[in-house]
Amino acid sequence: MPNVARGGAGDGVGTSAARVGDAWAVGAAARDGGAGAVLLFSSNEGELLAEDADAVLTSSGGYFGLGLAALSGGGLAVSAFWEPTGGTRAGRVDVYSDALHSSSPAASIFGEADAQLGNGLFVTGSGADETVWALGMAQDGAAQDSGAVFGFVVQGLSGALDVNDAATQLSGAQKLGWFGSSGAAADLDGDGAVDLIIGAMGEDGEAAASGVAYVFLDPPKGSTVSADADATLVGRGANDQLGKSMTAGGDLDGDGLNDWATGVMEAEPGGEVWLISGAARGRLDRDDTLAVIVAAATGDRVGFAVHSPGDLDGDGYGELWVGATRHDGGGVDAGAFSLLYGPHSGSRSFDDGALWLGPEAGAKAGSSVSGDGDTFFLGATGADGGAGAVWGLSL
Ligand SMILES: [Ca+2]
Ligand SMILES: [Ca+2]
Ligand SMILES: [Ca+2]
Repeated sequence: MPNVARGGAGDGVGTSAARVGDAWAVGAAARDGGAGAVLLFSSNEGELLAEDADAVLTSSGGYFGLGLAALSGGGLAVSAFWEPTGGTRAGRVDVYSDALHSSSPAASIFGEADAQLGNGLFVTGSGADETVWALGMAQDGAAQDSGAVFGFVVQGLSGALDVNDAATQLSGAQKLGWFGSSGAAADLDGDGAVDLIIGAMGEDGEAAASGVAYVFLDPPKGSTVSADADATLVGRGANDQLGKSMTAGGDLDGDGLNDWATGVMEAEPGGEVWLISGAARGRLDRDDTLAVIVAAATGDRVGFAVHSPGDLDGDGYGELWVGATRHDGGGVDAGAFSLLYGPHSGSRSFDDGALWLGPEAGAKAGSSVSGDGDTFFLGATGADGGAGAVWGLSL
């Protein structure tokens, strides 16, 4: 029997999943009309049903469980991007120090009104350097919804916090630019310090709202603005939304340094993923990519999710997972995942990778992908009529 975690009716499982110790943590962000929950399964064998979860984390609301990231020592960061405490759709990120054994977060980071803090999150470092990064793409700053990303050092976090308590803040500059629509981290220049790549899918690149992504090498603590980025990748077509999804790490071109990739979900005809050398600097565009993953059919939404798993077959070139939530190979909008093996060059069709198709029409497989070779978590928010599911795949 395949390893799969299935949501209950209306749970919307499939936006996020993470391994916590030996357990699975699975977000159920749509549960109870969008209050949300996180399901914790201590077993990851066979079919895991929502009602059989060993523990359930709940919250006051706001699509809790939309984002998840594992912390060291059994900890877990969970986002709820529509949390209303700080004002309408203010958002929140909770930090649990031992998610399997304590249902109360050690710290809660509250967003400001309309900031949607926690539209995504990721974690970098370990020990005293472990940092949780909260994306707030609707944060007002230089302009309305110019967006920002906030880094909090995990060690010692406790109680109720807000974005002014962040150790590091990166900010966008354009009205409705949504800096922070995505984010990822890896050491791109090989100096041992983590570098950040932040997407701004509403910003103007070569065309209006084509999207922009920014590389920040070893960003210092304190405030940094997008104009200080070491590399800037600009989208090509109007409303292409480059920067909807982001991944970093793994050496895609075999030069010994980590690279990155971003989803350009609305690029014609069915979405794209652009692969970028970590060594690239300055202003970059589609002609500067290592390779572009393209859709085989119109409207597939290639690039809804991306994940860099590293080099799985040991040939020196990193592989790349790509999700396409409206791929029709398994039925209309069944969705699909493609695992594209390196080396990567030129234009590569999504359908030329190792395909994993959604199991039924409307399953929307491709909504999220995370994990490593022990278990990749493949999300399908529309599976089972909206209950959603996360498959665990070992390669
Ligand atoms: Ca670095
Ligand atoms: Ca490389
Ligand atoms: Ca490889």
